[in-house]
Amino acid sequence: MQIIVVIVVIALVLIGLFVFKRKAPSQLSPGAPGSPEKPAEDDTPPAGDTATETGGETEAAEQVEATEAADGADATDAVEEPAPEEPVAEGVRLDEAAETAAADSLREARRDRKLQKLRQGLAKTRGGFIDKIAGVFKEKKEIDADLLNELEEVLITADIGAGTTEWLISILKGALDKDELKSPDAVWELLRAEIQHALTVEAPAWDPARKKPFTIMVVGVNGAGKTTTIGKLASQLTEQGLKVVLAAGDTFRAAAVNQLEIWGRRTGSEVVPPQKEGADPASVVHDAVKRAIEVGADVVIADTAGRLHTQAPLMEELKKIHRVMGKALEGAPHEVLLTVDATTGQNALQQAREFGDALPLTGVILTKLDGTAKGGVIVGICHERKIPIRFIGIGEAKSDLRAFSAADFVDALFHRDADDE
Ligand SMILES: Nc1nc2c(ncn2[C@@H]2O[C@H](COP(=O)(O)OP(=O)(O)OP(=O)(O)O)[C@@H](O)[C@H]2O)c(=O)[nH]1
Ligand SMILES: [Mg+2]
Repeated sequence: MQIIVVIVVIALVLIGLFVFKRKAPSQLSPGAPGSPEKPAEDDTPPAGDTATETGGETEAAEQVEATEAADGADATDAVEEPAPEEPVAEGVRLDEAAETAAADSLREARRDRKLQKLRQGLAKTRGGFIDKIAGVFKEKKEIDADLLNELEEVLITADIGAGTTEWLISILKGALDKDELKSPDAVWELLRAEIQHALTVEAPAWDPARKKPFTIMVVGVNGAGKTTTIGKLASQLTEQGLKVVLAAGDTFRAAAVNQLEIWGRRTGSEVVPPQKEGADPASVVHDAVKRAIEVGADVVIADTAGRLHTQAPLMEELKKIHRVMGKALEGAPHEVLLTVDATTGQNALQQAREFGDALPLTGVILTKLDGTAKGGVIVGICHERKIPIRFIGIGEAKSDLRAFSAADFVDALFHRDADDE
């Protein structure tokens, strides 16, 4: 009898060990084994999201995963947190001036880090644009019409567009005729100033607090980065304490709605989905604006299906969404943002033309600048279309969506030290 009891106990222990081993990996982290560890504050979708995934949900989760992985790897955010205060000895107080100086230097350090990251994000474009201009100066010392011809060739191949190149070269020629270009530095400075001037498009400041709810419509071709950018933007806005509603206006694919819903959960934003697959996107966006008014949301961001700018019926559909938003709320949408993938170079300029003819675009979001040498297209878009760049994407992490500053951009683009490469 005792032997039987001992055998039963051993068997139970062995079964227990086996069950524990099977469970252990799923308790480690929501990601697959080997996936980067996520920071504690990263609100990943609940475990149930992946457990119940269908094909579409898996695709949507993969789209969002890239950003999650980049967030985990992005040390910049962590570094940006102020260091914990050192304990101050009894009776010792920093005087006001010292406190202000410390705060200033902290701000300065953060700004330096941001510029450094921007320089890294623009490294490829700098290689395909600015470094080539520098190459022309290395070979030719004299500033003459020949040198300007060579510069023209470089600018043409830098994706800034024929019209913008012609404009820049005519400015240089004018300065040369007036004998104002005596050194390579003078040419360099004039180019830099004119490019910054072209990138500084007169427009109302980006200010989501100027209307409630502030309504944003996001458009662009397939895969430009619309949904990801909406997710990053929602994340930044909710971190600022704003209440955001997302409209799943891409009703063609279930995966598109799922992708937005995952972002909704990550950012704590309500998502208004279509009633059924293939539902009229305009009615979804209308419902979302009404819902935002009802719940007192601060911002509504409407996602739309990607489309080629050459697909006339789909462009008509965008116009309808635009009209219907205006019916749901007078003055809406307050921003119509064209998302453009910088890696498409010259084609981006064409997209800006076609979408700009169909809709009253208020701004451009240029994504994937980190992965291309074709970022010079940004100059062409601003100069030719006079549309402000609102945001640029220089990586997959949330913080890699940056509010655009022409001065910082030109600084980073024309930066010629090798220390950050
Ligand atoms: N490197 C990099 N990748 C980006 C950036 N923005 C978006 N992406 C990636 O681009 C891919 C497509 O992004 P989506 O947001 O799904 O594009 P979309 O425009 O919504 O696509 P459709 O809905 O199919 O029209 C994803 O893998 C994103 O992670 C960026 O600034 N840099
Ligand atoms: Mg999308």
